Amino acid sequence: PASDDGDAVVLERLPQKTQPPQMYRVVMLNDDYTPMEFVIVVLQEFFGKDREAATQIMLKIHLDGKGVCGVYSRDIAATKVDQVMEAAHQAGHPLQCLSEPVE
Ligand code: TYC
Repeated sequence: PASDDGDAVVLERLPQKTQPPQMYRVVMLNDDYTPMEFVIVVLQEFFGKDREAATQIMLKIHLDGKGVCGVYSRDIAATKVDQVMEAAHQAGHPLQCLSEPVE
């Protein structure tokens, strides 16, 4: 009689090798010239904030010198920085934005 266990498959949990992607904070810097309203609109347009949250982040930046707009994977963070810098340049404002790795 044929034995049944000849093709038994053992599923073994291998050590997890892939790491979650490095995340990046998008940080906006305060300056003396960019209008508060412009910063609020940028935070709504490019970072998906409602007007309330955008206003709070803008005021935090205004008071502390800088603030976090959001945390994203590397490519998305770089795109956000480009979008903010382009919009600020187009509008003639000196607003600065950068991304930095989390941790
Ligand atoms: N400090 C600016 C003003 O008083 C407002 C401002 C806020 C500018 C945040 C830049 O990232 C910024 N008009």
